[in-house]
Amino acid sequence: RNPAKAVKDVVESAAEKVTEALTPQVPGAPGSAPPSLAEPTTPHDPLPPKPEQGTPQTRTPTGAKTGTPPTAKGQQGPFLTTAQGARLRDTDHSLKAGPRGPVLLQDHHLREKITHFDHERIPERVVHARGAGAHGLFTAYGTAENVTRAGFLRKGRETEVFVRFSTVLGSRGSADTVRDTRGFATKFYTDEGTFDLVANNMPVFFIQDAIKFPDIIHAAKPHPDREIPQAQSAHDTFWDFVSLHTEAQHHTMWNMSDRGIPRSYRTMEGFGVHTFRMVNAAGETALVKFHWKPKLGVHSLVWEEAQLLNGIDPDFHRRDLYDAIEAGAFPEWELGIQVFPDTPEETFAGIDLLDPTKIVPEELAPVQPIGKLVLNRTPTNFFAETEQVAFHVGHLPPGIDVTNDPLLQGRLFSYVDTQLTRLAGPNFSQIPINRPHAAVNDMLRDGFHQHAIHAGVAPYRPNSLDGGNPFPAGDDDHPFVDVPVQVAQAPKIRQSPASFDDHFSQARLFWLSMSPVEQEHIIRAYTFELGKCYHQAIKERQLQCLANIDPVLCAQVATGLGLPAPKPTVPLADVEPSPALSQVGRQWPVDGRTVGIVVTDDSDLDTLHQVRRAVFAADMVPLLIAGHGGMIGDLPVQRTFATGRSVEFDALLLAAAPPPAPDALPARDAKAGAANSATVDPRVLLLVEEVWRHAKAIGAWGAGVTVLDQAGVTGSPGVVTGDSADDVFGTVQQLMTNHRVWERFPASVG
Ligand code: HDD
Repeated sequence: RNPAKAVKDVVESAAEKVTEALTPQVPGAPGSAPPSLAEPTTPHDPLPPKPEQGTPQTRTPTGAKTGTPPTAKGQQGPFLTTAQGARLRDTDHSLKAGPRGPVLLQDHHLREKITHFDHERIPERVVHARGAGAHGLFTAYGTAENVTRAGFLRKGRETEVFVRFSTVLGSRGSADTVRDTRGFATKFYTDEGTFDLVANNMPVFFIQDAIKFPDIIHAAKPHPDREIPQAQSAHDTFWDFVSLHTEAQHHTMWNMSDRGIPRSYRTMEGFGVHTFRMVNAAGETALVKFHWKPKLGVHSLVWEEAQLLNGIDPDFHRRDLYDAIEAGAFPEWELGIQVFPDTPEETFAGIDLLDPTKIVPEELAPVQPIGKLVLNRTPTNFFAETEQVAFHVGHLPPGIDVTNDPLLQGRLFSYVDTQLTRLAGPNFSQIPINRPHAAVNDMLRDGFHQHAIHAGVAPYRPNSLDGGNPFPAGDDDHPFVDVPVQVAQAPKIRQSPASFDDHFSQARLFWLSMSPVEQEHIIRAYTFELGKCYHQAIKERQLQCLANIDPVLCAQVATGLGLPAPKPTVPLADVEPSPALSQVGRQWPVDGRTVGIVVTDDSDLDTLHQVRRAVFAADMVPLLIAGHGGMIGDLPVQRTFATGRSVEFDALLLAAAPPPAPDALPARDAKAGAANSATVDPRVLLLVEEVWRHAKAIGAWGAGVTVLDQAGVTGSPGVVTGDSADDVFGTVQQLMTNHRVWERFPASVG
């Protein structure tokens, strides 16, 4: 009997079973049932490899959509091999001079294995290092056909995309829910060449000229001496920069608002920031700004939730994106454009369209929907896809061109340049995730990591040796259009236009557009961040900026800092608020949100089944929380009082009043030495207190109602009780469409 063969047989038969068992469950796998909303967070043993890991998807020049078979596979065949394909008998023991002897230099397998491992890491992105990605599909409505000749925007066209969301400041391993701008970069694999829309979740940027980008990033990244703080703007160098370069004040206001702490990547807007130029089939041009509008509405965390999550689940946004897609709650956005006439002044309603610190309020130029994005597939391999994807604002299809925005102009240089270091050479477009789906026939040759074996001898034009190939595209062959914009006769000069000097009016516009609750959050954010600074002069300088934006804002932050509020040094701008900027006061679908349900072994199982069904039917995910793991009747427990924390749930239902357990935290009055009068587990009380404080809906029936009494929240807004669990959940569901129970926050900031 050959033991090696016996082991191989066992392993192969197990692998077959796993593949068989898994195949129908993979969303989007050929022949599988359409994905349905399942429980993404059900505890389970680590999953075996997904079936598709056998053949990592590889982009081919002609595109995966055409069904062209992959040209390369990550793993081929069942046997362990060296990188050269020689089969190996043993990878667990070095080659030694006897069992107790020294390791031999000739062990080429040992050296290959360790050398490769030693070089597994590549430099993280200099900004936006922390990210999460997903595949999806973009479908055009055709509404942009009159302004652009871009083929992928023709009615009904479907284009595969890859999206990478990110924070800006933190390192690769930093937490997701820090206060920061978020990246929202989309790669459209169009059949006329790749289009990268390298956007953020805020419509303005810190600086007006790319030459300052290294400076703002140096100021915002951790201090160079101790390398702290990580992924934070709450430190001296950041506030030093933004108070000295006052053009940053508008973007900083967005950062201090709830937009700086999104609830989920799925609930973020996205903005191309710059004005782009579109050109249609007739050669007519228009200026446009790109907007992504999330189907679920804009929704943010509250600051305490964000802080707790940094410890409890630093991967909160990454997990949320992955879980939602795996559960079939595919995130959706509409792409829209604001369209402006392409006039020589490049302004609209007096707003300079080349100034990336300015928005054009939607009330002045509506966002017109031009297509829909659905993210429906998670990456197979984080490194290969999310880490190696390389975006570039210069990846443009015919019909979309750049403008002279000086920030955009600098970006046109930076993105390719940075990949040369990060992805080690000029051939990063050949990495599978970066390969265009349009046919490529360039004259770029050689370089590190060249994957193509180019045939022919004449990579130059014109030539007489390769039959003249490649040929220039004619007007009818969908060539890229460099719009022949007139360049002004002007002296060569290091200077911005005078219109770029207005640094406060739009920060004021944003502030005045916020609801009282949102203003309150902004005040607290400034107070927190400036309170973390050590230098008095920096706090005072930033207060001066706030005085120039709004006296109420300035006075409130000054009070929090214990400093006098300065008087404005510029006249306060007379601006019209833009209600579209506020997140409050609208209703949104609740798809993919999580509802925690507190249960005990005594809970009525029929009612639990009924509530779970109702939650699923509302396209949400119910998570049972109990004092122990395992099962309650025939239902799985997904969180225990030890593993669950309020910040994971968007709403809480109480079906029971769990008594204190031996492993519970000490209750408050027990700490003081008094007898513990609480009859409910203090961890459940904490759950309720936090969910209440974070303004989330709470529902209770039966014994659950007594928990509300002990937590002291009975009768407050958004706390629902009743005899019928169905009715209670119905009201909770309704409350969730507002995202939060806003009434629980203080009513005004006066
Ligand atoms: Fe940038 C990455 C968005 C200004 C230089 N940027 C990067 C990413 C996003 C943005 C979403 C992450 C892409 C990914 O997921 O791989 N950046 C913006 C926006 C800006 C902006 C919306 C202003 C409107 N960026 C900007 C300037 C410069 C850069 C002015 C340089 C002059 N950005 C970079 C970079 C990065 C980058 C260094 C780092 C990693 C990468 O490009 O691939 O080139």
